[in-house]
Amino acid sequence: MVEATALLVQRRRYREPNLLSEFEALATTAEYTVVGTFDIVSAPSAKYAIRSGKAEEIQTWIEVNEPEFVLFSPGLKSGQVFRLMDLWKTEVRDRTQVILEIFDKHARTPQARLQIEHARLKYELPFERHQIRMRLQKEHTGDRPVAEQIGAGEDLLNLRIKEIRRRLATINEKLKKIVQEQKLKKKKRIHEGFIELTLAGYTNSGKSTLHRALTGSEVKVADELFTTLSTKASELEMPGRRVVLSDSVGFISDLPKTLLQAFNTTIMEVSDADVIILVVDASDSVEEMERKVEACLDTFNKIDVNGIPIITALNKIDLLDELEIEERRLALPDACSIVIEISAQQHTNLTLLVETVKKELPLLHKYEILLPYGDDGMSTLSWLHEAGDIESEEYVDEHIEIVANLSNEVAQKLGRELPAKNLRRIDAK
Ligand SMILES: Nc1nc2c(ncn2[C@@H]2O[C@H](COP(=O)(O)OP(=O)(O)OP(=O)(O)O)[C@@H](O)[C@H]2O)c(=O)[nH]1
Ligand SMILES: [Mg+2]
Repeated sequence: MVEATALLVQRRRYREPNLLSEFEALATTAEYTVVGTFDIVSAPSAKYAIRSGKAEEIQTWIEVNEPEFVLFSPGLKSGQVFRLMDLWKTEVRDRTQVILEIFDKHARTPQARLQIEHARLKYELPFERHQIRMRLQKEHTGDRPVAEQIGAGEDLLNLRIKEIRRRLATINEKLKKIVQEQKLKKKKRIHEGFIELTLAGYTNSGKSTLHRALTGSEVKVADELFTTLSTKASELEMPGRRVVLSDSVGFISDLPKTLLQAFNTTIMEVSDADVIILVVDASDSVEEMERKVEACLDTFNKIDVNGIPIITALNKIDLLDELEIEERRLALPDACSIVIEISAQQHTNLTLLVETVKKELPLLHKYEILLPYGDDGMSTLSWLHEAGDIESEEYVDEHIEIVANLSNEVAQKLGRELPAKNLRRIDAK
C-alpha cells in the first residue's frame, strides 16, 4: 500500500455529476493522502485527456506543491498516462488503477485474489504494449537495421502476450472450479429447503453491518469502499423458515470493465436470490443517494433480477432527523416501493425488516405429516423443527402426527423421504 500524497484530477462533461468526493473516498481507501483537487468540466481530448492549457496549469500547481502522485478520473488510455507523466514529471494513475489497488488490499479469499489478478493482467496489457513500443523507439540508434529491431520487439511483445494469455487461462480454470464448488453448496442448500436472501447495494451503504446485526456473523465492517469482495452466507433465524442471508461485493458507478468482467460471477449471485434487500445509505445528500440508487438499479437490470422482490432498507437513519428521512423516502424511485427505515448499527427496525421480508417469501402451506418412530423419524423431526413452522405434534400409536406450515422446498424434501400417504396437504389449494 502506498501512503503517499496525491493530487486528484477529475474530468467530466457538462451535466455529468461531480464525483470528486467519491473519488477522494476511493483514494483515501487506497491509502493516498489527498493534497489537492481539480474538477475540470470539459469534453475529453485525445492527447492528455484534458486540454493542453489545463494540463499546463496543473503542471504549475504540481511544481509548487510536489505531490508524489496524480490520480486521474475517469480512466485514461495508456498513451495519455505516459504523456501526462512526461509533462508533469510525476507518476500518474487513473481511477481504474486506484480501484484495483483497493480490491488488491481487500481481497482475502482465493477467489477474490484470482479475480483481482485477472483484472490486473487485463488492465496492464495495453500499458506493457505501450512501454515495449516506446523502448523500441528509443533503442533505434543501434547497428542493426530498424526493421530487424522492431521485429525483435514484436517478438518480445508477442511472448509477453502469450504469457499473459496462459496465466489468464489458468486463472479462469481455477475460478471455474471454485464457482462449481459454490454451485454445489448452493444446490445442497436449496435441497435442504433454504431460502436465499441477498444484501445488495452501493459500496459502504452498510450491508455487512446489517449482515452482522441479523445473523451474528463476523464479517468485516469499515468506513472504506469495497471492504467486502466475496460472498458470505449465514443462516438467519426466522421461525418456520430456513433462510440464508448473503453479504457480497458492493456496487459503484462506472465500475471499470476489467473489474466487472473479473467479478462478474460474484455480482451475478444476486440474481439467484429469492428476495433482495437493497441497502441504501440515507446519510448521503438526496442527490447523492438518488445517484447511487440509480447505479444499483442499473446493475440489477444488467444482471436481470426481474421478478425478484426487492425490499429497500433505508439505512443509517440514526444520523438524520424525521424531516430528512421523509425527504429521502420521497426521493426513492418507483422500483423501491417497499421501504423500511433502519439503522443497522443501532439495530433500529430490524424486526420490522425481517417481518417485511417474511411477507415477500414464497407462501407456506399446511401439511399433516406422519413420522415413524425410530432414529430416522426423530432426525427428520428435529430437522422439521428448524425448517418448518410446527403447529401441533402428537405421539400416537404407530407414529408421530404433526401439523406444520411448510415452504414448497421443505415439503418437496420431505416428499422425497416419506411415503406419499405420510405427507398430506390440508389447506385449500
Ligand atoms: N451511523 C451509522 N453508520 C452505519 C450504519 N450502518 C453502517 N454504518 C457504517 O457505515 C460504514 C460502512 O459499513 P459496512 O457495513 O462496512 O458497509 P458495506 O455496504 O458492507 O461496505 P462495502 O463492503 O465496503 O461495500 C461503516 O463505517 C459502518 O460502521 C448505521 O446504521 N448508522
Ligand atoms: Mg461489506
